[in-house]
Amino acid sequence: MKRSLIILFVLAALGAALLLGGCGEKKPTLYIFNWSDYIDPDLLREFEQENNCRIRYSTFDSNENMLTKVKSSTQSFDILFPSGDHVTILNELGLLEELDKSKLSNYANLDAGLMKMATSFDPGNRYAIPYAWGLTGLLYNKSYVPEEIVAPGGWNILGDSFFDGKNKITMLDDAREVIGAALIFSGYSVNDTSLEALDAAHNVLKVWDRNITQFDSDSYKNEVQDGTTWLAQAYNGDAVQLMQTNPDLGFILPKEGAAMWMDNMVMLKSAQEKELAYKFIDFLLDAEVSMRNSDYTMYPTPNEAAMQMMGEEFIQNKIINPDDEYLEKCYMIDYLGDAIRSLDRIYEAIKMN
Ligand code: N2P
Repeated sequence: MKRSLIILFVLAALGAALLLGGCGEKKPTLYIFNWSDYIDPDLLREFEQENNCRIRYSTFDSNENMLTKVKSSTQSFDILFPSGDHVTILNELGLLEELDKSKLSNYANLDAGLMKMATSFDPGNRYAIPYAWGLTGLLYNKSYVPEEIVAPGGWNILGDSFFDGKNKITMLDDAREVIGAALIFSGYSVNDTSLEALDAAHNVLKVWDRNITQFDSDSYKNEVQDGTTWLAQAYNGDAVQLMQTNPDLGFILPKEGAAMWMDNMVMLKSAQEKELAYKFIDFLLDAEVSMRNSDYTMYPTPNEAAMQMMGEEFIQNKIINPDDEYLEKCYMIDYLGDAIRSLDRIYEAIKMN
């Protein structure tokens, strides 16, 4: 065969492969932006296969970073996973699509009580589908932090003189969480923006800050394990994910109470693939899918049907499923409107220090 004929043959074969759905096929693509370590990756692959589509999945480590990125390019994503207060913020910016529940066959799986709670940031449950909820506490490495240091069990472990000069504590890079912890320790709600409450929190933070080396929401997951960090403000589910394989780790839900948050799925008004986005949300609302997901992320889901299927180990885990008595001491991080500025000022001042 002449060389040119061979080339022609190869090109024709390649063309046929493309037409028959090979690697060059143009599949619809769903752009998703979620917190890190917050979904079972197998579920993404299954959805892609079932729907003959692609998922472009990106992660963020704080609501603030998510918001900055979304504002800079609203075209970049179809579905986001903001916390409740940021659902309100995104909605006030006019960025959210009102959801057509008739397209969500599994909507009824959601827990009525938690849906009512969600109306505090999404009146009428019009824009957000609650995805998971959790609490923020303290993760530590038992090989470095002696039992008697954590025994008091409160937020003030962050200021313990044991850590003086050691540079071994981190807090989340999140004004609401950092100031929230100091507010709770001082006897206030995480949503109290009165001068008195914020002054008290600021003073506490000045003391804690002597021990804090960085404000970062992701790096603690490796660093508490390898000893770079000994104690970190951390999300409960992320901590349990790590504790499953590392017996050196411990986690405290501080005795004074903790900040609570509910994260949600929302669709952007500018989404390019709305029908596919509905399918994805509905897929995650499926009881079995949602159960598998919680089993991976170690966060409880507002999907009641899924929660009923969770294994005993998950249900009995007091870090992710504390008693009502403890939950009564926890505060959902609410939308603060303009009052957020006073918190941001304190947070920046602490970070600059
Ligand atoms: C998951 C982070 C939990 C989300 N890695 C905090 N809102």
